[in-house]
Parts: sequence; C-alpha cells; structure tokens
Amino acid sequence: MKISFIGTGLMGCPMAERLLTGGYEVTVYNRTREKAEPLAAKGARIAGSAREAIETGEATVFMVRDGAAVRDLLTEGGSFPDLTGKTVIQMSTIASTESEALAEDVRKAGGDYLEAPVLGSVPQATEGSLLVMVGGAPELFERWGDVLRRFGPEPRLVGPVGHASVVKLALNQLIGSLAAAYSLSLGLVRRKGVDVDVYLDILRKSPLHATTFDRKLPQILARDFTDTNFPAVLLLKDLDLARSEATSLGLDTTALQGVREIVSRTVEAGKGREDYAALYEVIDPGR
Ligand code: NA7
Repeated sequence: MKISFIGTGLMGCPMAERLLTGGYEVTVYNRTREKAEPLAAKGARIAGSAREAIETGEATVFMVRDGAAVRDLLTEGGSFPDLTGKTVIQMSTIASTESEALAEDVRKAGGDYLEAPVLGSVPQATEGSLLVMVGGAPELFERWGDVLRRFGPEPRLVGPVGHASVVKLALNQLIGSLAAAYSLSLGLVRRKGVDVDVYLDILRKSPLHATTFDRKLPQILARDFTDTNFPAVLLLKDLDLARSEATSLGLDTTALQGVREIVSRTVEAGKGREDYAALYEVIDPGR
C-alpha cells in the first residue's frame, strides 16, 4: 500500500519510519528537504513537492506545524488537487474548526478526511506507542486502522471530525498547566532549602502526583532543556488554539492566560526550540 507522509520534523520523522518498518511503500515530503533525507536511506522515496506526494499516496499523512501549514500544502499550486479515491489523514495539532473546514474542502475535492492527532512525543513516536485520537467516519477509521496502529497500539475513535482535535487541545493545555504548576511548586521548596527528594517523596504518595513530573525532573535539576521532546514554541501555539476554542465555547480562560504568558516568555528568552520544561527558567531563574 502506498502511503505519503508530509512533514518530517521531530514527530514526523520517526512516524514515517514506523510506516517503512511496517512494510508500506512510503513517499515523504518536507519543506526543508534535508530533514527528509535520512528516511531515503531507510527506503522512502522523497517527493519534490507536496502535490507530488499527495498524488502518489492512497492516503497522505500530514504531521506539520499547524492548520495553516496543512492548508498551504494541500493547496500548493493555488487550489485543492483532485482527491478522488484519496484520504487525507491529518495528524498535526490544529483547531477543531480548522479541521472541520479542511474536512469540508477535502470532501469537495473528492477525497476522504480523518483527523488523528496524537498524545506523546519523540520516544513514543519512535516506538509506536502514541495515543492516537481519531475524528471522522467509522468506516474510514476502520479502513485506515492498520496505518494508525503503526503509530499507537489502540487508536481511539472519539467522534466526528473536530472532536479528536478538541480532545488534543484539552490535553495540551493540561501539559502547559501541569508544567507551570509543578515548576512553581518545585521552585518554592528549592528556594526555601527543602530537600527536593523529601518533597518528591511526599508528592509521589499523594493523589497530586503525575508521572510527567518525574520525566521532567532531570532536565529541570540540570537546567538543560536542549534534549527536546516537545518544543516550547509549539506548546505556545497549542495554548493559543486552546484559549481561542475555550473562549468561543464560553469558558473562562483566566488560568490559561497566566500559563500562556509564562510559555511566551520562555520563547522570547530564545528557548522556543528547547523542551517546554524550560518554562521552569521563567518561574525560577537561575541565581
Ligand atoms: P517540528 O519538529 O517543529 O516540525 C514541524 C514540521 O512542520 C516540519 O516538517 C516543518 O517543515 C513543517 N512546517 C512548518 N511550517 C510549515 C509550512 N508553513 N509549510 C510546510 N511545512 C511546514 O514539530 P513536531 O514534529 O514536534 O510537531 C508536528 C505536529 O505535531 C505539530 O502540530 C505539533 O503541535 C504536534 P520544515 O522542516 O520546517 O521545513
């Protein structure tokens, strides 16, 4: 089966590789060609344009920065190509409203559309253990199940297009909120001179503990965030998407606004491509 994969960044590269090791005939396209080249050595064909990739695949996976990038790539050359018999599998984190609009435009161009954003970062993308959330028609979910299972063992059909995208934003705002809350908590005990191990021992025995706290701790203690799993600049993008969706649904986003400000300052400090855990440096700057 021929699958095309557009966007071979931090997440896309290992995901495309999962398709190759799964026996698919894979064509990849990336705006910056060099980032796709390691995949050629592993058996992928590199397309010269997004249009060529879309024309080659029975389905095309998109794993790019945002909804605008997905739309630009789909309309390369000015308009949507003829998508008859083709499926767009949109896996980037984008607004639910953007996903709904893309689904409509893909349908008008004769194609099928599934949204399938993922939770997890580079290690999970590499081992195929992402949480894959799917929005779209049950028959499409069925048809592309084997492809989705290369990325995560149990893709979950959430509902129609838009529903998986909003679940993904709901989770990503939690990533930012948890990281900000944990950083303040940790900064508080460290500055007072409390033994961090004692604090963590108490936290781990309480219902307040989250496993992400332990994963991020070594980076925080070393104040080194260069081993990036999830770039701060992309978390900022997602917080803005979550805030805008929450506001339009009539929710109060005061708390999220504070988290957004912290992540924004992390990016302004030149740490946009570092892991989002770098927000610790805004809350507790090194002395
Ligand atoms: P990365 O490593 O920042 O990769 C982003 C990818 O998106 C990369 O392939 C970029 O190409 C591509 N991109 C970004 N903007 C565009 C435009 N305008 N046109 C075409 N291609 C573009 O991010 P991740 O892999 O961590 O994340 C991917 C998605 O998953 C994202 O939605 C996250 O929020 C979750 P480049 O190499 O820069 O030419």
